[in-house]
Amino acid sequence: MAKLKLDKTKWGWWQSAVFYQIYPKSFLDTNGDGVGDLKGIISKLDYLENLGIDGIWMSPVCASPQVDNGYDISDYCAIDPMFGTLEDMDTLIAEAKKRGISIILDLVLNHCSEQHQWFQEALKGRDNPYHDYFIWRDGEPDCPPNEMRATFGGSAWTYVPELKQWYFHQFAVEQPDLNWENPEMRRELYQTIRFWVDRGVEGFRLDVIDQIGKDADKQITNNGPRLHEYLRELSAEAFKEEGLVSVGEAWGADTERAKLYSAPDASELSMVFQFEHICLDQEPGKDKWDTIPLSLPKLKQCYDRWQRELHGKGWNSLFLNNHDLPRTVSRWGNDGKYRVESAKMLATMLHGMEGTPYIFQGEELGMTNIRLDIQQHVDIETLNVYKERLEQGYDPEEVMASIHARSRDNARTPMQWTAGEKAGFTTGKAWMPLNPNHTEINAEAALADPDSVFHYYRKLIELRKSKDVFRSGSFTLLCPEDENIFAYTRDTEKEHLLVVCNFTDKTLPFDAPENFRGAEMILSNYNDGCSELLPYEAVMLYYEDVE
Ligand code: TEU
Ligand code: CA
Repeated sequence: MAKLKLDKTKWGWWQSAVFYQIYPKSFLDTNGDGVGDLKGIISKLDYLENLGIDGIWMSPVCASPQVDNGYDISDYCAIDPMFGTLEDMDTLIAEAKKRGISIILDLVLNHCSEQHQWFQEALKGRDNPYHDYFIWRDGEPDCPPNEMRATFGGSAWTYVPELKQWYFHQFAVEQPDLNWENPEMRRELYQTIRFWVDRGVEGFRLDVIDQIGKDADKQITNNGPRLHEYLRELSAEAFKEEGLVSVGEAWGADTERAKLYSAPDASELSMVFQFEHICLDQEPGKDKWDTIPLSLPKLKQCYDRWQRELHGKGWNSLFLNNHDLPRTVSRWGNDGKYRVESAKMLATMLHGMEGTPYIFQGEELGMTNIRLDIQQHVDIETLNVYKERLEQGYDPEEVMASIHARSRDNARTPMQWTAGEKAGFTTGKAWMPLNPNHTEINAEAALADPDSVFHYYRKLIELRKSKDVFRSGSFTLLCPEDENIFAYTRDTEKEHLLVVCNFTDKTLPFDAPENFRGAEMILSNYNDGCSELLPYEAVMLYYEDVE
């Protein structure tokens, strides 16, 4: 079936699109240094076109000392040499466009690298014009302005003796927060966005954008008082073209705020990544390292609220994986006996809903988590929590169990292209350990197997574009209290879709609603009827009202 042509000059094209996230360091290395690069992405555009995706969100490739794998940017308008050159980026943009694929860059506007020229200037003195691009407070060396903690451990304040001042950083010491109260700083950021728009970039993912309105004195980080004022200005100044897609990372978003972020009047962004469904298996009041079993009814009620409340008033992103999260097939699926069935089931559950789906590299292969020794870990967040929790007296085994379940490194192992010695990722020494299961989980095998997760995703993407009910049908949750089955319907005037997913390794009875008796089975991960649901079985039934 020919790929649906989207008019990307028009607002809203992303509502019929499916996006793919690439973590460039781990995608494909073409010069043998063990690190993925832009030429690697260019060489896999046919693979991505075959999958059927419409846009690529790339984690940062701008100049960076790599303290936080590129989320510490030292030059917003330069490509880091380890990924390639500006010409490589121009080639990637052009070659992707030829295949109907938009490039969506990851912009980190909440903070930059301490190596950025702005911060280097700011360190020169209080009267330096760049000093106020950051958040400084006078003080004494042993008394930070307040008790705020940084996400990656330690205080959110670091002292600079020469200035007798503290500066604020929500993440690493090497990632000073930018001061959005400074209009000059904001204007310079907007200029960097226009630099990339002029080069043909068609969208942006905005890192922790809900934190740009912070008030460090009041210890407010996300959802600050001027947040939506800044977003409206950002949209007006930088996202002038109605076809530019923007997705904001907003850990603190609720449905009310999401309606502001993704208002159909294009006053702010196209959509947000909210994380309510991601945090459901987190112990309440604790952080991500303390998990509780996932409650399917809670997950269903969360999705039900987001689907119903944004229908016609905003726009959902749909994701279960990204570079910060453990692989979902290991977290909520079954990465053992039912890896393939559960990977397909989770995709069905997600892609049947209203919103723009995001596929994280390797998700289309059913790639899994990896168990590493602490010495093999690379992620700053993981290494800090190991150190902090051991200092706090935690049992090392317990800490490693949390890390195996939650570390961001789970998502950052090299993409598995072949069963070969280095998974076809590099000819050198990969910067991150390869998952040993690449011998059976790899793109080459998946492309050759018509029943692979890859081909299931390809059919699912094609299906979503062939029927309007996926884009605009209303959402109705069925059997909300059922602990094992996630079932819902989508309805338009004349189209009706039923999505049924068995989240367990048990065979379960399921009675489809009366109006779906005799409906066409348009997708299944078992290719059988659905009188009963086999382990991790997922089914889509569909019918149109006859005139
Ligand atoms: O992540 C925001 C963020 O808070 C996450 O790091 C989160 O705290 C944690 O990782 C949940 O698992 C964004 C980027 O996606 C992340 O990669 C960066 O490290 C972070 O911002 C700082 O730029
Ligand atoms: Ca390389």
